[in-house]
Amino acid sequence: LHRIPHPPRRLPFLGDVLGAHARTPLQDSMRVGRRLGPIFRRKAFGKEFVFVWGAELAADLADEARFAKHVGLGVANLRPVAGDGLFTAYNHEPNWQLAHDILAPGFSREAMAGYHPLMLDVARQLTARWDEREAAGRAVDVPGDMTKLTLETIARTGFGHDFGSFERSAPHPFVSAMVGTLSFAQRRNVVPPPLAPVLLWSADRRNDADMAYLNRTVDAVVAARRAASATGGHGDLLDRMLEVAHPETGERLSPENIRRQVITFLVAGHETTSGALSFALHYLSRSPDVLARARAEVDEVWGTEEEPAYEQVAKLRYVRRVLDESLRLWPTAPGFAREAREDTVLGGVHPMRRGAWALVLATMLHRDPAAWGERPEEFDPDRFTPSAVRARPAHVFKPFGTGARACIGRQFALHEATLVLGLLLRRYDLHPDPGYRLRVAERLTLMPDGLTLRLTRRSPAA
Ligand code: MNH
Repeated sequence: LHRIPHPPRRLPFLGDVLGAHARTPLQDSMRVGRRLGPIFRRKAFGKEFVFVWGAELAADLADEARFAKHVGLGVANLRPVAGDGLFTAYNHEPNWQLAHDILAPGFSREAMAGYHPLMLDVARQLTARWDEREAAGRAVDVPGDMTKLTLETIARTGFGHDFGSFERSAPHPFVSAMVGTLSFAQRRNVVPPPLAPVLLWSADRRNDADMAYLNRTVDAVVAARRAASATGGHGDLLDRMLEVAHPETGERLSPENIRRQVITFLVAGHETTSGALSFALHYLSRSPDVLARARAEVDEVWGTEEEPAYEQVAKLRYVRRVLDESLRLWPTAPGFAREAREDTVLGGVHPMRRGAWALVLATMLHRDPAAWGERPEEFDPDRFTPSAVRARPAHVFKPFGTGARACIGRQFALHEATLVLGLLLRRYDLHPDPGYRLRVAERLTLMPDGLTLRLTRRSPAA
C-alpha cells in the first residue's frame, strides 16, 4: 500500500475528507486523481479506499481470471432497496446466475425488436410535449424530460406498466423516491459511520418511507400482471420473471426476489440512460458541425419515413458515436469496483490479497492521455470510428462495466438512446442557453444539472 500515493495532509479519524465535497464525491476524486496519478488512495473514517484510472492498471483489473465485480461503496448501500437483485447481488449468491440466465433472453435481438414499437410510442409522447413547448416559445428541461422518457420506456417495455409521466408536471413519486434512495446511498459514503445515526436520523426516516413507496409501487405492478396473466403473455421482462424456469435446473425466481428485480430494472433501466441522452443533447447543441453530420445521417438512413423501423436504428453509426463520446466524457455510471479472486499483483507492482478491491474511475480512465491523446477533454465523436477504436488499447472505454457483471441492458440503452436522438435531430433545431456552463450533479449516477434547451421545429413533419 505504501507505493500508492495519497493526499498529503491526513487527519486522525477523518482521514482525507478535509476539503471533500459531500455532494460531488466523484468530481472530488477526479481532482485528487489528476494530482496523484493513475492509482491513488483516499482515507475516510479509518478506511482506506484505492482508486484506479490508469489505462494499463484498469486493463489488468478487467482480467476476469483474476478479478471480479466487487459490491462495495454506493452499490452496497443499495442492498436494502435492491437486495440480491441482479445489480446488487454478490457474486456468490445463487440468485445472480439464476436471474441472469432467466433474464438475458429478454435482451436478445428478437426481444429488442419487440420493444421497438413501444419505444416509439413513448418517444412520440416526448415530441408531442416538446412541440407544445416549442409553440409556446418555452425552453425544455432536458434531464427532467429525458427521465420521463426513459422511465416510461423501461416500465412499458419491461413491465407493461404506464406511469403516466408525461401527463404530470412534477416527476412521478416513484422517481422522487428513487432519487431519494440513490442520494441517500451516496451520502452514507461521506458520513462517518459512528455519527451516521445522528446526522442521518431524519434522512433515514425519509429513506424508509422512500423504500416503502418503491416496494408498494412494485407490488402493485406485479399484482396487476398476475391478475391479468389469464389474458395471455406479454413476453416481457416481468413475464420472464414470473413464468420462466431456468432452462437447466428448472428453478424459478421467488416472489421476494422478483420484487428486488423489478425495482432493480426500473431504476437501473432508466436513470443512466436519461443522463446519457441529456449529456449527448448538451454536446450536440454546442457542436453545430457534429449536429449537422448526425442529422445528415438520420436523413439519409431514414429517407422519407418519419419514424424508423427497428433495423434502421443501428444504422445510425455516427449518432451512435455521438453517444459513445458523451459516455466517454460523462459515463453516467461513473465507476465500478473490482476485487481480487485470489492473492495477486496488480499491474505487476501492487500486491493485492484475495478479496481486496479497487474502484475504477471510468470518468478518468476515459480521459487518460495514454489512451485518448493529449486533448482528452475535447468532444470528438470521431474517436469512435472503427479505425480509431482499433488503434487504441483494449479496456479503455468502460461505460457499461466489464466482464460477467457488465451491464445486461447495454443494447437496450443504446437502441433507445440512438432512436430518440435520431427523432429529435430530425425534428428540432437545438438552441443552448448561452449562459449555461456544464454542471454535473451526482447521485451515484451523473446528470447535467439544470440543462435547458430552446427548440425550433426544423421543418413540418417530413
Ligand atoms: Mn446498466 C450493470 C451502466 C443502462 C440494467 N450498468 C451496469 C454496470 C454499469 C452499467 C457500469 C456495471 C456496474 C458494476 O460493475 O458494478 N447501464 C449503464 C449505463 C447505461 C445502462 C451507462 C445507460 C446508458 N442498465 C441499463 C439499462 C438496464 C440496465 C437500460 C435495464 C434495462 N445494468 C443493468 C443491470 C446491471 C447493470 C441489471 C447488473 C448486471 C449484473 O450484475 O449482472
